[in-house]
Amino acid sequence: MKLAVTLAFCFIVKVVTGNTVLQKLSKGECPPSCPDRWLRYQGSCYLYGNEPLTFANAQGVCEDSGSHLVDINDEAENTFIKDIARQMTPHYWFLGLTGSAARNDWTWSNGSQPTFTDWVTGQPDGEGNCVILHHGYHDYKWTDNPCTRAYYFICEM
Ligand SMILES: [Ca+2]
Ligand SMILES: [Ca+2]
Repeated sequence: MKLAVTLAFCFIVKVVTGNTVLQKLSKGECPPSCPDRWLRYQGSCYLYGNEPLTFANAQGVCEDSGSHLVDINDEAENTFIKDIARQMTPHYWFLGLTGSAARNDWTWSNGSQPTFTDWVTGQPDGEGNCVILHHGYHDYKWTDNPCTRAYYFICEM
């Protein structure tokens, strides 16, 4: 509710005054905007990386910009992430989810357990300990893959 009120306030100020004044008037009131090239959705900013990297290196790139590999917390966020991926050329994208199919134990990069999952049918199959979006043929659902393979990646802040 507080967020809705804040957003409504921001919107009204924006319409009345334009962006420059908005920033002055409501510093600390409006949700921060996203850096260049980052996409905004709900309270987060997302960056689709522009080169394939191993999981560890991808995580490092996200951390260098004060973010982390994306955690997908619900169906709405998953739909947003997949809709953007469908518009991109690369077919595989690292998420911030790691774990083990054998132990049926998966953890987001912030240490939380998944409350929502979107595995490809038959996955995870133990092929690796990192999770990727699996290309259009699989509708960008999730699969476990080796962390040492290089894939594109998505950061969230
Ligand atoms: Ca998230
Ligand atoms: Ca797999």
